[in-house]
Amino acid sequence: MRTVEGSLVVRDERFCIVASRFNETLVDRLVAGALDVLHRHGADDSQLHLVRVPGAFELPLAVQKLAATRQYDGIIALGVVIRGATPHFDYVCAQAAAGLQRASLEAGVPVGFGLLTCDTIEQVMERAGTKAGNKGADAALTTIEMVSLLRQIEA
Ligand code: INI
Repeated sequence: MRTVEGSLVVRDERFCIVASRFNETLVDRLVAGALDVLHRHGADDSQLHLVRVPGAFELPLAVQKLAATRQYDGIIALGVVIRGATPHFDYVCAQAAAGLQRASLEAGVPVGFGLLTCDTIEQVMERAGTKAGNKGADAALTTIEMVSLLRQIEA
């Protein structure tokens, strides 16, 4: 049986990180985690772009437009949404998640989902470089693997 799976080695592929400015100090921890993984797996800065959007709700449109340029093999979407006193959180999270999935499927470009949707800042901190790892790093690693997998499927 032949197994096809992505590798975790970056060669000449180009990646774009799209990060929201809302909760910026927390999002920057995810950006740092994603960059660390991309560098450790072989990317240099000439293969990487960083695009900033205002909030998580704006991530899908930016990702859709960036994917349509065909400049990037993979896109990593990063953001932090923290629940407040109103249902706003639910709308932002649901639309951001659905929009990112749609943008990825429409363009056929892997989009790493590094959007934290948490009830508290403590939950975010745990997932942004402390005891529960770094979800920005996880999203970057998944994107590297999916880019490699698509290359093999399309070859
Ligand atoms: N955007 C976030 O990225 N995180 C949040 O926690 C958040 N909260 O809580 O409101 C948030 N809201 C802004 C939203 O993403 C849009 O930028 C805004 O509604 C304008 O379209």
